[in-house]
Amino acid sequence: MQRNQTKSQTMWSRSLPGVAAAVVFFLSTMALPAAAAVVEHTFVVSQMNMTHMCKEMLVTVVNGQLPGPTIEVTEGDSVAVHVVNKSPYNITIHWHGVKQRRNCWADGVPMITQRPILPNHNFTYRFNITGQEGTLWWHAHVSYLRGTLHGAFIIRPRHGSSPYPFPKPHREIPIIIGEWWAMDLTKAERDLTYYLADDDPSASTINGKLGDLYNCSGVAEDGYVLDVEPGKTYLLRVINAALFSEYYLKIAGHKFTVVAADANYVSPYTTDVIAIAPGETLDALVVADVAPGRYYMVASPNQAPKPDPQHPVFVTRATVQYNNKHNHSNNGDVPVAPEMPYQHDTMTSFYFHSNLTGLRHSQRPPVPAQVDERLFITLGLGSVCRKGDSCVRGDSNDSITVATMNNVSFQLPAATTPLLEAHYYNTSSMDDMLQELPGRPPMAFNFTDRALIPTGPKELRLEPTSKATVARRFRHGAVVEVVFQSTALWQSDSNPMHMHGHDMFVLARGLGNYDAARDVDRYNLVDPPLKNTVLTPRVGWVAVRFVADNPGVWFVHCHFDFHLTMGMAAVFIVEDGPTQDTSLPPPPTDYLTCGHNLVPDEFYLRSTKTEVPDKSGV
Ligand SMILES: *[C@@H]1O[C@H](CO)[C@@H](O)[C@H](O)[C@H]1NC(C)=O
Ligand SMILES: *[C@@H]1O[C@H](CO)[C@@H](O)[C@H](O)[C@H]1NC(C)=O
Ligand SMILES: *[C@@H]1O[C@H](CO)[C@@H](O)[C@H](O)[C@H]1NC(C)=O
Ligand SMILES: *[C@@H]1O[C@H](CO)[C@@H](O)[C@H](O)[C@H]1NC(C)=O
Ligand SMILES: *[C@@H]1O[C@H](CO)[C@@H](O)[C@H](O)[C@H]1NC(C)=O
Ligand SMILES: *[C@@H]1O[C@H](CO)[C@@H](O)[C@H](O)[C@H]1NC(C)=O
Ligand SMILES: *[C@@H]1O[C@H](CO)[C@@H](O)[C@H](O)[C@H]1NC(C)=O
Ligand SMILES: *[C@@H]1O[C@H](CO)[C@@H](O)[C@H](O)[C@H]1NC(C)=O
Ligand SMILES: *[C@@H]1O[C@H](CO)[C@@H](O)[C@H](O)[C@H]1NC(C)=O
Ligand SMILES: *[C@@H]1O[C@H](CO)[C@@H](O)[C@H](O)[C@H]1NC(C)=O
Ligand SMILES: *[C@@H]1O[C@H](CO)[C@@H](O)[C@H](O)[C@H]1NC(C)=O
Ligand SMILES: [Cu+2]
Repeated sequence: MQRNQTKSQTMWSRSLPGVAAAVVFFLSTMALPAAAAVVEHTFVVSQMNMTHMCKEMLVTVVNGQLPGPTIEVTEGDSVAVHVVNKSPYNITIHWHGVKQRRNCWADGVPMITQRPILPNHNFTYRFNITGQEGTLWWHAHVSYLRGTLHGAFIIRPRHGSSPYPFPKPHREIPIIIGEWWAMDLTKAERDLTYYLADDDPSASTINGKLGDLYNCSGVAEDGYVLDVEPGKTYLLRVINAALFSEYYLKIAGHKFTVVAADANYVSPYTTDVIAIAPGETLDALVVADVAPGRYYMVASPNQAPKPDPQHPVFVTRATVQYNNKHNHSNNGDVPVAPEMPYQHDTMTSFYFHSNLTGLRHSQRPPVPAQVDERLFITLGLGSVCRKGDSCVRGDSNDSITVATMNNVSFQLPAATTPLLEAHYYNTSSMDDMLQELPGRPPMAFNFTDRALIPTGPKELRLEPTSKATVARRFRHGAVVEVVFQSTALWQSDSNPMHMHGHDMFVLARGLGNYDAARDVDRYNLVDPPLKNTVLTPRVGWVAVRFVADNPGVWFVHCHFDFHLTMGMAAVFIVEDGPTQDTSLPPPPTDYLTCGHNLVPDEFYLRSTKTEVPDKSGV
């Protein structure tokens, strides 16, 4: 059934007469090379007062903007971002989806790839953009603070007069879906980490604006307005920067043609609704082809139905406004509103994501046929005792709720040296810090049994778990297949799994428990989409494949911030290859050292040791 759907879907894309098929384009190497530029930005991270819904809040932002500045580059450019940290927090910035080939040093994950930038300190991120085009984004990789420290990262093609595999749009517009938190984000994070408290945002936003569903003393909040001209085509670069929710996005009366996801082209897919999980990006064309007027663009979150814990649902709306020079009579009209999917409708997301296929083009890498290593990773919740090994579990305050991959919850090592640095300098103590991420769950159970959602005997048996710095090592060039399986353990959320440094081919997805005997036949090895963030459906699974060919220490984690904060994460260590071209170069000269100004004697000393650690296992 599923297989047939995939097949017909493939044929449907192939026979689509329209946009992509007709346009010949070249991702690189053809046409005249334009000179590569160095794109330079200064990001001043500081706190600022903002007022929404009658409440003033101190928020941490870049350059006084929320969302932060957009970075626009052309493929092949070099980027230098000078971060000036005037906030009271330790900060790092992650360039979400930028592959950072042989440049893991600039990936921006605190204590994994670098020391954080301390308050009143600076750091410059330098990296090159090669072989990627489309929409990505940047965000602080400091748990909840990314809620206000984020912005769009746009990569335009380098070559050709018709650079896109679709007609050149009239305008390109970032659409950043976010959340407004009327509370201190660091407090929300502490509440989740140490207490049972589970805070919620106060509103959702489009391009930082709450829109007219929110008010202060009856006066509606500003909403984002997109002015369009009749007949013109717009490229929306949609980013979900929210901490907590997957969103549906619709524009009343209009359709989207999705042309790219996570800065990889997809076969044009026309739909009236977009589903986008935290960490995902989508490029979608919208034609202003209906009766001139005003139309709401609405973003509404979805959530698992009861017995999953329920959270308030915050909907936000912007306006698409036809700018008809000769006719202003529409401006006073009440905008037309779209009908949104129900908050508990998670199937619309399942179908949306399942319907994406990669666009075939000359520069697209083939799907590797031979698999060197297979991992099956369950995603769920568990608990650890506050003290000792035994305690009251369930909703008790004796235990702390954590999130796991194969029944281990990730914790940062206590060491003061980032893992990448320890790895690069062959620090022997690294092996003591790490525990191998199991390749399979330790125990087989009916992963998607809904009876596991409410706490009770069935759930309590599976709930105990442990914390460790889990890692998995891969030989350079290894082809790795991962099946992520969402479980119904204590909750049945979906899990947008983000991998740093690599894109993944999304071979198949399904509901229920993954069954290799049945599901391998469903793999799309022809034109699967390539993604850096793969939505594992709730009570379902997704199978991905990637080539571990980018040496370094890469964070792999759920992009729901509550899951990440609770430990749904691991690191993938990709070993150096045999040549200099396949090895990680030394850290940049201005790489942050201990205390930022001190000479890090401690690691130089260690790097001179003669003993070579066994790297075959973790
Ligand atoms: C924010 O406002 C408070 C008073 O409401 C003021 O004391 C504080 O200095 C302001 N902070 C900034 C960064 O503007
Ligand atoms: C910031 O990082 C430094 C060094 O890693 C650490 O000692 C300090 O506790 C951190 N501060 C906060 C507020 O997390
Ligand atoms: C950080 O950069 C700012 C702006 O360029 C500069 O004024 C300041 O002196 C720098 N601070 C440090 C600690 O280097
Ligand atoms: C970026 O590309 C330039 C030119 O090829 C090269 O010199 C530089 O080392 C690269 N930088 C990084 C961080 O990879
Ligand atoms: C928004 O408006 C409603 C009804 O007009 C009112 O009950 C509510 O208090 C207002 N919200 C704020 C924050 O003023
Ligand atoms: C202006 O818009 C109104 C409402 O859509 C329409 O009835 C009217 O014909 C338009 N006038 C012109 C000159 O286009
Ligand atoms: C694609 O979407 C349609 C309409 O929502 C749905 O009926 C179909 O099953 C989806 N295809 C796949 C492969 O999920
Ligand atoms: C749980 O324990 C923490 C710290 O011991 C306490 O602050 C909190 O109020 C407790 N919560 C509940 C619901 O008992
Ligand atoms: C780390 O060990 C490898 C051999 O295992 C060696 O090639 C490399 O030079 C060492 N790196 C450093 C920085 O000492
Ligand atoms: C697993 O649980 C689901 C949902 O409760 C149920 O439909 C299914 O039959 C169970 N599967 C097995 C193998 O027990
Ligand atoms: C996880 O491991 C613990 C033992 O450390 C065990 O009690 C528990 O049942 C396991 N849970 C799952 C989901 O495998
Ligand atoms: Cu998750």
